[in-house]
Amino acid sequence: MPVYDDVLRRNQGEIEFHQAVYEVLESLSPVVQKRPEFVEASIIERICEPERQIIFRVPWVDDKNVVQINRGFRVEFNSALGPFKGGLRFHPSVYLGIVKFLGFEQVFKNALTSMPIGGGKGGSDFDPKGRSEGEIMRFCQSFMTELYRHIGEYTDVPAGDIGVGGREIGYLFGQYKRITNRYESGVLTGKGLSWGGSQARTEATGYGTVFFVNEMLKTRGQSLDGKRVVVSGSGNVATFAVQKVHQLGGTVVAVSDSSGYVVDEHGIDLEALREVKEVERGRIDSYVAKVGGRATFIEGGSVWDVPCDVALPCATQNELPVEGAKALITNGVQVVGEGANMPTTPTAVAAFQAAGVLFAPGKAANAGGVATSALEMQQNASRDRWTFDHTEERLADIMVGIHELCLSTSDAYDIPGDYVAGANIAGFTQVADAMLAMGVI
Ligand code: NDP
Ligand code: 2IT
Repeated sequence: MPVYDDVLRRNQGEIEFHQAVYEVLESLSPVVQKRPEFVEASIIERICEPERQIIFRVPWVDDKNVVQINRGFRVEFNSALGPFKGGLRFHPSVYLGIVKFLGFEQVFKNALTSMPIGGGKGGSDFDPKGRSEGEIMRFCQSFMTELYRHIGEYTDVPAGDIGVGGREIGYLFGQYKRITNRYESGVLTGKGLSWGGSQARTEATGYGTVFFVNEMLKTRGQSLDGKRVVVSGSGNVATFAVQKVHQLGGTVVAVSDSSGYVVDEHGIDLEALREVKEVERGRIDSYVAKVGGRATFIEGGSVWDVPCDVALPCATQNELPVEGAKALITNGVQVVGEGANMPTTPTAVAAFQAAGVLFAPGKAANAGGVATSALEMQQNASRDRWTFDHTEERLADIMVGIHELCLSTSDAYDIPGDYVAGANIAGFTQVADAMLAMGVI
């Protein structure tokens, strides 16, 4: 693929970005055959090149009075459908290749929601682990002191991702408001409920993933009721995936973090999990004592060794390798839904598809988070507040809509049931049509 060769040449060493691009381009040959105008207008070449990439220094002073320097990023990938939209990730592994892969995925994900949002992503190699409240606040303030000049409710609207939750969005919004002297609610999403946030945004990604998986099960005349589920991660997405699985009658028997995983055959106790991860900001092994010793902690192991009907990778990219896929397949997994972004490696995806396992890519299955961010923007623009039930209903409808769109697209292209190709083609077509209409920009 000449376009892909060009991407490799111009983005050297950015392996996660290469992986994300390859996985989308692989699906597009039937589209370009049907729509030669996309080729004439070099839409694919243009879609692989971010509109703007910003890299900046983030200096701050830690509790010991030592000056720390981190690197900040914002990649404004594509604004054909609306202002750039996508989260900020604070994790030591963050570099341009990670931000670009996430921004690229975001473009198609946001298109699939059918909401008016373009795609972008940002973050920093800052490691929040072990940092005090004061250090987190000063870091966020310094980060926003540069970022503020690039964002705005009609320009670019960041939100959370790994390492960025309600606490960080609060500090970021406070600094933006102070610098600009504007109460511009729509500049960030994931805000607190009393200052412009939306009901159900915190829950939305995990809930949305589970709604999507339930739709997948329905295509086989089944539901989550009675299913055994394994969730990786124990952060925002994982927590609310656990909650929704339990509400729909399934049982989550394992969750994890980067130190290992816990198995709890009684079903993960959500209160205990949230106490460990959200209140204490501790490690997952503390869960065992919280539930009176009924669970087991396995240090460093693979959570995919735990037998289940449904697997939900909700931690990070490439966390589900082909060995994990083989273990899951041997143990009879029926459905895999990506709550995280690109958690399944390409060979693992191929293994699931070859084994007839229903597989949903993150850009479809985890789109509920950003879709609810768009609902937050809608409430901010109309100075309104919706109820939890109304917002959750909108989210559920959006996830059913994305599921239908993936399936109808895969049918139209004669690859029925291929959610990967369906999501890529449907997302791409919407962005490409808009880009075509707007000319060479
Ligand atoms: P959180 O920071 O709340 O939680 C991240 C979880 O993943 C933690 O349990 C963390 O473990 C684990 N994790 C992170 N990095 C690694 C790693 N390198 N190796 C092993 N485990 C790791 O983040 P979120 O729940 O918000 O995000 C999880 C995933 O979902 C990400 O892929 C994100 O891009 C995606 N996503 C998030 C959305 C959102 O609205 N928040 C929306 C759509 C997708 P530990 O604490 O040990 O690091
Ligand atoms: O990956 C994602 O979709 C997110 N982290 C959420 C982005 C958003 O703008 O809500």
